[in-house]
Amino acid sequence: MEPTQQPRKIILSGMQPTNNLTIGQYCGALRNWVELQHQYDSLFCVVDQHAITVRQEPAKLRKRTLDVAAMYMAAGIDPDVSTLFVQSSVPEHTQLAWVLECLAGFGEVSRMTQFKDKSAQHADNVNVGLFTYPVLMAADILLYNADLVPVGEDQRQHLELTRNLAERFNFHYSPTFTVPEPYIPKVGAKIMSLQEPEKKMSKSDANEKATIFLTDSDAEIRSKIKRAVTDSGTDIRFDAERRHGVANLMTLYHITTGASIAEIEQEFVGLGYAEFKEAVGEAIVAFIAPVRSRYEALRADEDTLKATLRRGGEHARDRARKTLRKVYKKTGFVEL
Ligand code: ATP
Ligand code: LTN
Repeated sequence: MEPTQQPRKIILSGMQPTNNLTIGQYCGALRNWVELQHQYDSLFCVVDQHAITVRQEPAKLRKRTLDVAAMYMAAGIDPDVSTLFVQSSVPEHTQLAWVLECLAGFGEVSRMTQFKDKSAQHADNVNVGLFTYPVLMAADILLYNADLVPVGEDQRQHLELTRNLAERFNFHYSPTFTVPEPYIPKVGAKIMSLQEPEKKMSKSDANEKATIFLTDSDAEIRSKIKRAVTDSGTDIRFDAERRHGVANLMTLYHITTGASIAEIEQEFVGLGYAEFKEAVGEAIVAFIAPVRSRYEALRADEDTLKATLRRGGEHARDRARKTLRKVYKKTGFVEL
């Protein structure tokens, strides 16, 4: 007899189209999406509605949404395997978010460190959306009953809130949502800034030298790595507590070449920072160059890109509608 097929587990993740993607996002999240998409029923979205929690120029937001979608594909997301879509094309996200907002405590949402950081960074625009941001993220995830959410370390707290909201809804009404788990890589979950290696590499850093974008030219990559801040030591040894800069470059070398940290230490015994940085720069160039050229080709064909996103959006919406209908019914909204 044929064994009964278990439905595949579901993963969902997203990134904000606030700028081009960085090697940090690749290492912390995108790399895992590409790897997991074949084992899981996968959904990946470009979260343009999250992006407007910080002021955006409409034309730029429109362009960057397509840029990010093309970059997902250039990095290896196959839209025939995964559902690739834009958040704003599935209105059920914000509809579910409202229901979840009415379950979320003001106090628990106030503890989110991303809100504290972003409201300090954008003190002139601390809007309510910036505050409720993690509840919309919970809606993104719960709408599809995701089992696993591949993200970088900085999103762990948002995932915890998502789990609490799922459990609360399930408890107050009846079992509805899957309680998701974060999927955070052991290595590369927090790539640091090249200029201030105690700080996360960020696509919105004002100092361009701090960040390697997946769209950077070979020359830009080489120059940024050459100028990366390290400590006053001389040897190439991994110490993430005390030698952030070198540890960060070793992590990037590990991810782009596949060499283990022990092998890297061995490779550079007796050599200095200059040789090491040159090797890291070349490894990143070799890794990014093909991603960049695939990206350019995908981005040049905007009609096909939009059609792919439309198809993904329709598929996502069919699924989202079913969950929202259940949620509305359980909440007590009359069906007319
Ligand atoms: P910004 O740096 O502009 O604040 P963000 O962290 O809000 O960006 P998103 O586009 O929302 O960026 O993040 C996408 C994913 O990439 C998330 O899963 C996040 O954890 C991960 N990520 C972002 N920066 C890094 C980094 N420096 N190292 C590892 N993972 C990262
Ligand atoms: N909050 C995330 C982006 C994000 C996300 C999601 C990640 C929005 N919705 C759903 C995973 C699943 C961030 O700022 N990096």
